[in-house]
Amino acid sequence: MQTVSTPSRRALFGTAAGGAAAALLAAAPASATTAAPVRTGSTTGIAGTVGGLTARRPAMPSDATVAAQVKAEFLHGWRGYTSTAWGYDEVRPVSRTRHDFFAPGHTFGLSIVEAVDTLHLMGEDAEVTRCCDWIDAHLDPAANAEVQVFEAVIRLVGGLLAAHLASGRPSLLARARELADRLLPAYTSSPTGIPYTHVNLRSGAVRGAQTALAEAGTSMMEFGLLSRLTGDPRYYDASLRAYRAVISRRSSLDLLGTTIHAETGRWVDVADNAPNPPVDSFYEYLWGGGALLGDRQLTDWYHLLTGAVLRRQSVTSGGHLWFHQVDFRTGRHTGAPQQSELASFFAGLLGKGGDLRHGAAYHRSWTAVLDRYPTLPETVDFSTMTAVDRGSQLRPEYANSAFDLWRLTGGAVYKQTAYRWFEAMRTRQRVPGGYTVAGDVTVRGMRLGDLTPAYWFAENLKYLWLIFSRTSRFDYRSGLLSTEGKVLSGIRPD
Ligand code: DMJ
Repeated sequence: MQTVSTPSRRALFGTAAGGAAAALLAAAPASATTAAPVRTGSTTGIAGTVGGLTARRPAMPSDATVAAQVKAEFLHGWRGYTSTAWGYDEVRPVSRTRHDFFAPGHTFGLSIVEAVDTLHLMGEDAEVTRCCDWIDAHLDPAANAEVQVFEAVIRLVGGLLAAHLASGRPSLLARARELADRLLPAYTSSPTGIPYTHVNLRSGAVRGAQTALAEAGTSMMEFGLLSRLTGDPRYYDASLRAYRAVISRRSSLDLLGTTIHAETGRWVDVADNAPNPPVDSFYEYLWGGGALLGDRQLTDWYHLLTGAVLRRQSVTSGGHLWFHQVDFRTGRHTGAPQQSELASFFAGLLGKGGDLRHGAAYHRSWTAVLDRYPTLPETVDFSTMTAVDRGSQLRPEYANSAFDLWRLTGGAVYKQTAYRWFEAMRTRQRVPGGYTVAGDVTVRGMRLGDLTPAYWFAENLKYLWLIFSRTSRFDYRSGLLSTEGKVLSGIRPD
């Protein structure tokens, strides 16, 4: 592991707390006007903690209180959507207008599909029925619309499968299958098996041969489950062929590029960006597919490729673990020392893959970012710990990793980080019409945007709810969630 030099900083809160958990539990809230640089501890290893934080946080409310708060906020956002944009993909909660996610002029009721299993977990059974009725009556898998295959798989196919498992309605499985059949040409018409990026659902016409790795790999959980539920192997086979096509083109260092050409099989670039987008869930679905389907090949690939990422890309900066972009042929650092907030999911994935030490360390790295800003910005320069993209798209990844790590360890520290993240979102991004993205989170008077992304209904508060409610509707021992937070196994009726 290499060290990235970090400019010297002025410590804000005095001396470092003891262990990592102690430091996180004692961490003080940061606001933009107090967000002077925080000393980030040793530069010699990942054992460095969220250093220098001695101020005390207020005690956490009870789990039951937090669960009630979480549900109330979910329903606040849900009312914002249903009152303004019911039947449309997404709500713009400030202007009280609507947004088509996949294709202008076409709606798939995306927020409805995204919300169903969350509503079920929260015991909102009448809303589940209303959503499923809407899907049965209106969702058209043969719309004359060109959709991005990756997004349609993780959001719509995954959402329909989770809705089927939550509600028990066979019609939703049939709808998931119809949709998957219309997405399959993106895989089956590709000479390499690496999917084209877009397909027209009605005509089957494909477009987009430059495929990023997340687009190439992120179907195994949905398609694998669909094959299992229907007995039709075509979906699983398509996903496996795509994975094999990419992984067989890895470098001698077991690293991958970022974008690959679906027709020629040639790499479009030489930069390995893992675990950042647009690579992120390529790795996630090797582990998730292996766990969901009991497929040893997928698990072995996960360990092979993730081992290489840890060996070649991990760096310490200010005592924190980060991942640097490298040339996948040589392992040499390329590009800027930047990390996307979307990569923060990787902490939980590392833990699930058996590497709790690095998983916990990487979650601490992102907690150190949360020490500096009112909420997490989209992109940080980890050598200076400054925001590069200052916006917030209401992302769920940090809460996702808190959930994964809490589930694996039972550590109170992950309840604390999850609650802190929740409070930041509730304080800063709540508007009368729901929740919204923000243009700049680095200033106290945060500039707000005007969109509740549909994934907010699938992910953000589901992770919090699962941590704090201990609902009997989820199997905490064996349940598995997709990259979009869909419960693809372990969801239970009342
Ligand atoms: C979600 O759509 C999924 O988590 C996806 O894998 C990438 N991240 C977005 C939300 O940030």
